[in-house]
Amino acid sequence: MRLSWLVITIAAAATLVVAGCSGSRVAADAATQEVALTLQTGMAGGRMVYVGVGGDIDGQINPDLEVEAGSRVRITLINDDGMAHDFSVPAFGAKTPIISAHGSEAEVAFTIKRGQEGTYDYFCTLAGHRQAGMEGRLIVR
Ligand SMILES: [Cu+2]
Repeated sequence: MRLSWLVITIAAAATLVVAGCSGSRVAADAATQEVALTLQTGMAGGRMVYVGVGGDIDGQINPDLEVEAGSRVRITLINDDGMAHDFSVPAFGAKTPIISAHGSEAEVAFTIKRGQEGTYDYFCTLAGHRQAGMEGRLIVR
């Protein structure tokens, strides 16, 4: 009995913290467009890859991530193979934490300024993974 009340109390507190954070984030991003993209890790044709989840990139292998300059980009990485991975775009200093548990998620957000139009590489920084297939392009228009 006592334990379940404790759990409920912690859950309620966590909800308040999350609500508080997202509220301030919405305010901070009001001036820029926010783009949320989700990728999951997996295998395709014997190679390690990222697979797009949802939206225009759904099901695509190592999809081109197309965003507009002046956007705040938020990438969610889902681990779908139980191996250690991350997601990085070095040109923007963006890198998720490494996640290895099947079903775990990590996130990274970064801002692309106007004038930074171009094509940039994204890839997994774990040794050998980029060479094994975990790479793609971030295209800023
Ligand atoms: Cu990897």
